[in-house]
Amino acid sequence: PSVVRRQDYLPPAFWIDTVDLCFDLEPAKTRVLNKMRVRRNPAAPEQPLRLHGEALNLARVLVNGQGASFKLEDGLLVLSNLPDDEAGFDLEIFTTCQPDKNTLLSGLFVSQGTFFTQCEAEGFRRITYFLDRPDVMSVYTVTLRADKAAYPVLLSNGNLVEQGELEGGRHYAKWHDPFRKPSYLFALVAGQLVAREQHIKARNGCEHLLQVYVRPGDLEKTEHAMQSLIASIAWDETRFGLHLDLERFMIVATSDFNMGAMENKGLNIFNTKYVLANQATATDTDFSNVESVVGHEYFHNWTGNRITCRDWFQLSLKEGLTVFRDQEFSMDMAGSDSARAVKRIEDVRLLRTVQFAEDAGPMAHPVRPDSYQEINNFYTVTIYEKGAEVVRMMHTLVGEAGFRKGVSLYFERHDGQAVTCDDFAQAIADANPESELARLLPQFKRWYSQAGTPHVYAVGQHDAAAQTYTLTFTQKIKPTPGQPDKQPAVIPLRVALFSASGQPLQLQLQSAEGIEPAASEHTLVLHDSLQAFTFANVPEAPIPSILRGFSAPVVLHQNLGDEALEVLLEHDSDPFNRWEAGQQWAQRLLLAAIGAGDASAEAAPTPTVLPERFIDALRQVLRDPQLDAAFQDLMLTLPSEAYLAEQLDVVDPQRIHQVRQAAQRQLARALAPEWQAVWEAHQDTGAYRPDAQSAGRRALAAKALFMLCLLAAETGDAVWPGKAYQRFKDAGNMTDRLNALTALVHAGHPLAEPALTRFHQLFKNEALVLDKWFQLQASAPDAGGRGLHKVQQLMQHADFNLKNPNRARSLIFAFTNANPAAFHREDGAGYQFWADQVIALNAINAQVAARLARALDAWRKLDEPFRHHAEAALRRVAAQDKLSKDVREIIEKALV
Ligand code: B3K
Ligand code: ZN
Repeated sequence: PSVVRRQDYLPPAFWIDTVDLCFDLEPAKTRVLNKMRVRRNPAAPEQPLRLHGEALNLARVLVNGQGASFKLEDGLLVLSNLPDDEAGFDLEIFTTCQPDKNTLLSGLFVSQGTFFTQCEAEGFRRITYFLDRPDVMSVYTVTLRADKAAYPVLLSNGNLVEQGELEGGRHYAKWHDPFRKPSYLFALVAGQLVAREQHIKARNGCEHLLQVYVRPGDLEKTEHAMQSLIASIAWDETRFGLHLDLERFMIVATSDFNMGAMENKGLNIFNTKYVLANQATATDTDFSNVESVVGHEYFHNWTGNRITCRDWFQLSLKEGLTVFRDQEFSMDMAGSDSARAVKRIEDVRLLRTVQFAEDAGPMAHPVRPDSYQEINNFYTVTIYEKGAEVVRMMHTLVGEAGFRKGVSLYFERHDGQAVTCDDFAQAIADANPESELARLLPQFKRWYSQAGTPHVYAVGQHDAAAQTYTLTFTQKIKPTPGQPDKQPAVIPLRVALFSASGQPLQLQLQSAEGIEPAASEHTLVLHDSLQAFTFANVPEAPIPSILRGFSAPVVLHQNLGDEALEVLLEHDSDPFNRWEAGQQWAQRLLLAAIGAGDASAEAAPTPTVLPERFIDALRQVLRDPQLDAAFQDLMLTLPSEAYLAEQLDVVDPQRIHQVRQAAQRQLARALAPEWQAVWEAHQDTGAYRPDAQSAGRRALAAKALFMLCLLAAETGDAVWPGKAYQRFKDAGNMTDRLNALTALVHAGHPLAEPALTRFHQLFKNEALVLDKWFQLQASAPDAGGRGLHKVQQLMQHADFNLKNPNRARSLIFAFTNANPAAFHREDGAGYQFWADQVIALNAINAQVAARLARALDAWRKLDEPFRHHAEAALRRVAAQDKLSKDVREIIEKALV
């Protein structure tokens, strides 16, 4: 396989200053005339011009208007003997492509009769020959020509400068983007669309036109996206002093899209899933996802577009930073401290279940990778979420104001450039010369170069005679593929201490200079493999609260007894660690039960995985009127099966499922009176609002209903399933409706079937709701081992379509990635199904196929008989001769 290496980076041999593109859009054959002004890079003499191209038909190449000699060599158009004029030369290339055959959805494609593009990372080369790399930045002028009736709306980046009629019922529009940009930010859209529009005046007095384009029937689902865009613009002005730099900012939705959305300059293209939302069709989660993805793409306008990546190894430069920004935006929008903490917990949960697993598996790679075969495989949770944690640690080390200064310096230095992760870290450090970040910068940057999650071991020791308390930390990172030896990381640990009764203690840290002023919290900065910190004037052995707010992406090991965890669960003033104490405790109990190996205990009618004391603690949480519902809901959620698997060296997914289910049933039974009270107390009758507070109340009520239906499945009680069915029928919003349906389906109640049928009937014309219908069934409990069969049946459903990524994800991925007990079968049939689908998708859409391929990343940790079945399925995929390089890279790495 051909491997691209970071150390081989060379600046481009040529620059392309301007690009003038003219498209004659037709689905079966689109003509593209590309006129470029090209100039040799004086720093790279003598080399020929090698332009990238893929799936193109080349008709003509002219240099300064004359026919030129060229060669086509493995996808490259090679031009030598070019004019040696310092002012450069004109290069004109005429090609055609076939958008309606483009099932890969990269480059120019057709979705429901509308043209869209997706160019990141390397899709522009499927539109025309080009230096398709992010460090080549050009000014684009784009003319679109198409049939007026079929394609009334013609959009591209920047400003509309001209439009008019052409012969034969055709028309044209000419767009000019004043900002230099890399080719991956190019976009065009042409089709029958309508727009919600809003004129706004920014703080600096500039006027802007905002537009959200959708298919005609969807206009009433665009209000929330528009509001989210307006909020994003205001937030970036306030928090970072960054203004919208365009007269017009457009969002366009398509239902065929490989990912969530794309930040093309001034013309963001979105998956409908992250634009369309109204209360009848979208859940609270959908509403909050729309807000955060609209924010994310908007924030890229500065962090990604104004300053872009020098090469794709620097991807986290824009993605990690922009995720950090969208996380902060969502937290600021959520409002209260408690709502902020809920968002933080959700983000950390994703990081720990998915990213930590990636960092411990065959695809482990640094936040700034050293090599790749297919760059699309590196749009990962490591680049995005761990990258965001690295930015967050910088933020912690320099403080809020210092971070803002650092970002300003970054723009002062690099606006308009294509730069590296080093440039970003340097700017933040240089703006804060007295900070720990500046002092430890070379070590800190190991976060960019080393893969793997650091494990931190904390031991506390109280010296009664000296009245001191010493925390000793060691840290260790396990080897990852290609990186056997690891260096210590810089780890900011926010720490507080509590008395045995849960009173916060004042911290007096002893340092070489003496005792530091008392504070309720300290940020200790680890940078060595072994370090100790001593606090003075601590009369009795305290309970430490370490890694508050999850101040670093590490695994913390500390031997806190159940009593200490209980104290933190009840009293920690940091809501994250309060939640974490409950999770640690639950995890300990569940892992002990999994290890005990006696399945009969959990199969018994009254399972006892959880001791009374733990249940009591959760009961207090449910009864506490001071707590926000969303926080209570998170406290009452046991660690997921995936997260538990992550803690084990040998994984028996069936055993994990049994034990967690048993614990869940126990919570349902033991807390039944509380669940009922919670349900009664959270019946909002007012108008639907998707804000964090109301969403939290619905989430907690849903958990109560879920638990009560689970319990009813054991007792045979008909009341709660009846209430669930009623709620399902009468709900005034999709959140309540889907939650009620989920409760019935997961309880395996006979009413689930008629409810599912009715749901389909009601929403058969709503693609995003049908996705939910498929997804719910694919992730439903595997009653009697029939889960796989159900999924296979649904594959035959008239509404299933493997070519639509959202639909494929909602059925296939929901089964392989979110239903471990149904997927991991003793007969290996789940893995065979997975292999079949990877192979089928590989022929349609390699990027989606490669995502699915990753479902077996952790196969080596599986217990027998799962493991050998998984290996057989992987080997069957590997043996395919027409495997895309996307899928091949994933499968080969898994089998190493
Ligand atoms: N930058 C795009 C992702 C492109 C993925 C290409 N395979 C969306 C985002 O991160 O905002
Ligand atoms: Zn992004």
